[in-house]
Amino acid sequence: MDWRKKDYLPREEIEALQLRRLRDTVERVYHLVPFYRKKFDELGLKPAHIKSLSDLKELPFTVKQDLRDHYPFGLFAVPLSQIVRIHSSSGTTGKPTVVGYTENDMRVWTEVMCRTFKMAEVGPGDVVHNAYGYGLFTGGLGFHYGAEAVGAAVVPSSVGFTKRQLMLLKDFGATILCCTPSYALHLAEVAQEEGFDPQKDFLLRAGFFGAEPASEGLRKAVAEAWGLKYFEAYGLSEIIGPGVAASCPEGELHIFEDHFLPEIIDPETGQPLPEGEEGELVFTTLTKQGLPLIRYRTKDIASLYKAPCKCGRTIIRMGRVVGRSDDMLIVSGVNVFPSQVEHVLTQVEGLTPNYVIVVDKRGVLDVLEVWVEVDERVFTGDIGALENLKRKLEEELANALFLRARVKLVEPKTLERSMGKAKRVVDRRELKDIS
Ligand code: DLL
Repeated sequence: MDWRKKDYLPREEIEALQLRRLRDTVERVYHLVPFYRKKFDELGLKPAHIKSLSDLKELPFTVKQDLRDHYPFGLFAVPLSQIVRIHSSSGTTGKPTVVGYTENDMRVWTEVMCRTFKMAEVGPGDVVHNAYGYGLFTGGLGFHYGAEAVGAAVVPSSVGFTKRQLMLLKDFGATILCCTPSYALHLAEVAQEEGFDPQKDFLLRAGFFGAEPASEGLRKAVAEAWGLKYFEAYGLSEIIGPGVAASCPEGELHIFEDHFLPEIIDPETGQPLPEGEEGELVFTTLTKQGLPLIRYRTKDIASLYKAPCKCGRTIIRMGRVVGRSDDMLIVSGVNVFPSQVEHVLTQVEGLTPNYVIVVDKRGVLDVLEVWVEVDERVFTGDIGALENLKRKLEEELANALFLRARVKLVEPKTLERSMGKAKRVVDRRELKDIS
């Protein structure tokens, strides 16, 4: 079937296809992956028990640690001779997670990236500036092959060398920008420093931003700084890389659910949650050959909606990722997601979305600090104005978080910038526990 039609199938047709593919995947992992066979046997499950999509909940979960425990290729369902690409994502601790793709997996990946680019009607004549990292990270090559497949000219600029990136963006007349949202904002800042007007001196009309969470405020800041339409890309290497979901012109994030079957579960109990409720996003791959995964727990907190979208697409929508269950900070017993903090500070006039959350311990007490860069226009040396801004932000944060946070306003462009995923949290408490 032409991939252009796949986002618009009637729901019954999507679900029938999902069931066929789910049964096939379960059959394959049972016979080809000893890890799954053992898990199924322990539960007394046979592939034939899966008769409807609602039987999905009987299947065991897979977690990142399972991939690490079988490092590097232990969960692959095909011999290495059928693998044509290997990526890996670095973890903060322990071994990286390794993922492998067969030729067919590469076709699927390219297809979902085509469907991603289709959201902005990217095609021949477009110049796609791809500033996601090339290498083991899936962002660079994932976007690269999709851009080529839709017939655009792709500039594989990868990350770093920001001034050179600006030169390429301008001289090659890039129309589409692909990078993390934090880097898109940094590029705009540097463009201004270099004397450019990002809206007038460049031809960017749209961008695909992802790989990290971005609040409404950060998205707006990126769109306004460049004068482009903001599209979101969501994905994770274990499932395929970018191309798991993408936002449409209406701003709704659609999951390519004919390949990746989503569920939302309660992260504490593991029980499936009804449509619309927030919980942990779980995916079962439906067409992957190299590394099929059953009920993979992403740790991303989101929600799902089945009603058709205004854009006409019938595939399921997910709410924005509000945070990761393992990103969640517990400060004096209160749950805090970095995205909540970002939301507050993008609502307050005079601040930029460049910030760091620092959690520390004073004696036995947790202390939460938010360091945020102020806007150049506010940073005039008027101490009174800065004091007022600080007080206002502290008040807003206390209202939103139910917790006192100390605000430190810092000069524009003093916090460290990241080329890839931004590091927003510094938790100094663990270091202190050891010492
Ligand atoms: O970040 C794949 C990717 C590349 C997606 C480029 C989009 C664009 P990983 O390095 O395995 O893969 O990291 C996956 O990043 O579980 C989320 O926590 C986070 N993430 C990815 N996209 C988004 C998004 C790539 N749009 C992890 N919003 C995921 C929020 C995101 N978080």
